[in-house]
Amino acid sequence: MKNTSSSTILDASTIVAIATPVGVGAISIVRLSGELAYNIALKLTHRTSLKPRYAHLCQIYDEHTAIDEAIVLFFPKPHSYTTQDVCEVQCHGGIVSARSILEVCLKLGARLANAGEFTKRAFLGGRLDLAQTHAIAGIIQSQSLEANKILMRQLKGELSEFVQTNREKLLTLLAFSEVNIDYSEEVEQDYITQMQDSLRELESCFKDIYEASMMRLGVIDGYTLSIVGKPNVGKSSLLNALLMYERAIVSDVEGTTRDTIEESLQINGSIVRIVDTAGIRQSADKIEQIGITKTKQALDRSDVIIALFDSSRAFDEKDKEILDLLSTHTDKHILLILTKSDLPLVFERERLSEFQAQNLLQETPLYISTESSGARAVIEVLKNVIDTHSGGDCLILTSQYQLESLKNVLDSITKAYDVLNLGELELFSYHIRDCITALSNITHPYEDSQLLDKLFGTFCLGK
Ligand SMILES: Nc1nc2c(ncn2[C@@H]2O[C@H](COP(=O)(O)OP(=O)(O)OP(=O)(O)O)[C@@H](O)[C@H]2O)c(=O)[nH]1
Ligand SMILES: [Mg+2]
Repeated sequence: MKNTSSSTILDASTIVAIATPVGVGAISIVRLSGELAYNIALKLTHRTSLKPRYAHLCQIYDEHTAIDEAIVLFFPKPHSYTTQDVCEVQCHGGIVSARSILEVCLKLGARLANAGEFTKRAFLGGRLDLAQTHAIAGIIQSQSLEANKILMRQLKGELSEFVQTNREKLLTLLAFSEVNIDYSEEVEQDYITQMQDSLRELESCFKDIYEASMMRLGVIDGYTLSIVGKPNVGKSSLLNALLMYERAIVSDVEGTTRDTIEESLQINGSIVRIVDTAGIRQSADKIEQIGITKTKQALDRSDVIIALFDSSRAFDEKDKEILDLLSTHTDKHILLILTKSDLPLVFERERLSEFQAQNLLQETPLYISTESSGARAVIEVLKNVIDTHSGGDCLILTSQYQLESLKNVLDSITKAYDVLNLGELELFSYHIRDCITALSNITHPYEDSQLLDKLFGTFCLGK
């Protein structure tokens, strides 16, 4: 990749950071990268040379005072993480030793690295493309095995390969259009049809990946699941049963839960944030009203909604309110549950046809009791729901930035398609160029240094 802007040329200044988290641990790592890295390591260790990629057990000095004993490694350029000379000092854990070594490095001419600056250098040095740096950021923050698997595929270059292959296909279309621009009127319909077919094929491939990625966003960030229902229906009881401890207060007083309560659970290797909400009903109580507003906000940010109805009571106005609320969220996965199945059934099951009519019955409703093993049945269904969201072997995009780029690709394809139908090859080329730029942005943006600073600023120090 050519870096056109001078501010994004690989900076030779020497940066240093503590790469391990602050706290008590066996070892801490101080990392250096840049033109002085090797010299600083020699001064720290009082050695005259360090063998590349070799673990040296050394005393670490602040001038003539030994401050720690550590393993020192030297990775000469260009075969290092940043493509520059990199030295790593693996010192004793805790905060004192690493901080003292960092101070000495600063005295010897290094400067503190910004967040993500090591990875930014790896990118600018051509060692990683942008998709791979996103994968690294994701792996550091990921909270589930499933997320790790997806990100590792990106790190190995699968997304980069996808971009490269489809970029080639778009370039072929562009080349054909460019050659024929001057003879637009004479281009045979057969060729136009071929181009339309190729474009449609590309569009469907991008669309599949976009939709699969949107559906599986939760694999990386975790899923949010809200439990809603009228007061007293058993929401908090279900939360407690899912968590297997008494997290929320349960009582037969309506309006017991007034604020949302959030807890996390691992289901099928994914993090699921469960939100128990305040029961929805008309209330003059100011605090209860705030709670109900928070319930509605929780629904907005949920991937899955568990809607509870009391099987031991008749369907009433309060249930109707829940039904109306659900009908504004049909884009989410809604799981209907009839609670208190240990009590005699009063809820009119024929009411369910009303749910069906509003497209709210995505699967057969569960009929459970939290007094017995109801939570287990809910977990089983949730496993399936999560499987459909996270399963599948297709490539997926994991960051908002990648998704926005792919959305721009799709927008440009639609525009290109429209003008191709009119035989406007000049405009077609223009939109295909936009499309290629948007696609390339996923791996090799024609940056904007500010964009890069923004992207790498989300990393941790020392990475
Ligand atoms: N018999 C029976 N009672 C249940 C069951 N689940 C909950 N209850 C009872 O129903 C009452 C209300 O339960 P909660 O879990 O507090 O209900 P909630 O929906 O959180 O209520 P609010 O917080 O007021 O909105 C309590 O007395 C529970 O013991 C069940 O499966 N069977
Ligand atoms: Mg409650």
